[in-house]
Amino acid sequence: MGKITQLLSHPSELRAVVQLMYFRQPLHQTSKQSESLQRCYYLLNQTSRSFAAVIKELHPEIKDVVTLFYLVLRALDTIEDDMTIDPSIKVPLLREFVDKLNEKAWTFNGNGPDEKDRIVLVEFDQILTEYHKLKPEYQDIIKDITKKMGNGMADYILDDNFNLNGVETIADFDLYCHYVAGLVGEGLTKLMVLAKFSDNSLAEDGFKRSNSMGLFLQKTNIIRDYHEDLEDGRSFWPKEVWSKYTDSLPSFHKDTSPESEFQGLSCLNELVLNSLGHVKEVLEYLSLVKDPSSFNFCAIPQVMAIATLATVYNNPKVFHSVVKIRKGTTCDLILRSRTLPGVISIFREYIQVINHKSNVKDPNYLKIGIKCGEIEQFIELMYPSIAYPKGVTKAQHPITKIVAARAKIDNDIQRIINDETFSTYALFGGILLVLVGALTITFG
Ligand code: D9A
Repeated sequence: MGKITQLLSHPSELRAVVQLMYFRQPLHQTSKQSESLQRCYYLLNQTSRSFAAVIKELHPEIKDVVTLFYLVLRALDTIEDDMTIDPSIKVPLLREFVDKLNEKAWTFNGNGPDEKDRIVLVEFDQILTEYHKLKPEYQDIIKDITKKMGNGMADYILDDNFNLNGVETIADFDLYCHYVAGLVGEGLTKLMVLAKFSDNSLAEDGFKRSNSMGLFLQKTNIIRDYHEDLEDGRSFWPKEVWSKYTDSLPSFHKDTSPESEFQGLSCLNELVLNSLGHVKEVLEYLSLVKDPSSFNFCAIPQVMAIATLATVYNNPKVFHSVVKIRKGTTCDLILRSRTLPGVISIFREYIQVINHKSNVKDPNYLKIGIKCGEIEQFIELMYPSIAYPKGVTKAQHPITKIVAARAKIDNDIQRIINDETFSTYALFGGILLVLVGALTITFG
């Protein structure tokens, strides 16, 4: 189906696209930027089209900090990712990468010509110039995470078998995801707590919930990218899981018999079940982000992830291509993720989608049903649609205080959304009027 036909057959998504494109009210204004900072924003746009838009809407206090943090991480990732760099160069480069942050004008031209984000390293001097202008406290947070991540990545490359056999155990899977994604969550939490945009308690649980924010995103990407990663000669699906269903991971792609497909789907679904284990902590985390621009920034990737997870669940297309969510769905999700109730309703919806897609023959059928039930119950506790369960009163539950504190923020945002929706409908009404007028003149 064509993009336009697809959009026309989903009217609520069409409304979302128009509202997002023409009527969204920015939360903050942009101020003057130096030449090197402009270059950094250019690099940001180059590396992440959609996510860049979300970063650029952040509160001025942390917008540049997060941009530079993102670019430093992207640079590190571009070294790790490049299979043309020999491990004897790559490993020390990853471990010593944090020291480059002390230099004034370091750049690196050693990436392969086809490495997609090589420009971030070629122009790393621009990033350094702006990095050194940040408040020292912000610089320290970025430095600490860069150091831990560079060493963690290097640990995994050191293991000779890593690129051949992929991730071995589920513990490996969690640790690898911690290094490349959980640490990002930790760093961002520290930045937001320092700026007083997030509740202190997010820094008082050993960054457990921050870690879950990263792991939920990273695991979902790893599941979705099965085919693409295998084509690039690597895989991050943990052997401890896939070895229950096959002797060789690529068989899910190569062997198209119904038996093999069933094994593949059982494996895929077990990984979805594993990812769902992070959802409760993700929702708790989001309920503790106070600043509206930071809330958007944190919520959007998470709602995309739950939508993606529901799409890949029990879906054999994963073995042959990259399964994506519709553009219109993306716009609808972005608009609904500006308030906590909006986010919760998205999660509730997709959990139900997963539950309904379950196959009774799946070996994890029961576990998946139980996990979905658990999450729905947790959501019910945060935002009860009926009365509280026996024995628990609303006032007794700790989440009640958190939710009450958010109510005012959500009310303010909801007012803005209502204005935008009104403008969008007004436009549609206008168009309809003109259309009816034209038809009346032509045929009437
Ligand atoms: C994030 Cl600073 C990421 N990663 C993402 C993007 O979201 C997280 C990389 C660098 C930064 C932030 C993110 C956003 C908000 C809060 C977070 C957080 O924690 C509290 O990180 C956990 O994916 C990469 C990692 C998962 C490895 C951390 C979202 C993003 N989306 C892509 C979408 C896509 O299709 O890849 O980058 C994009 O728009 O390009």
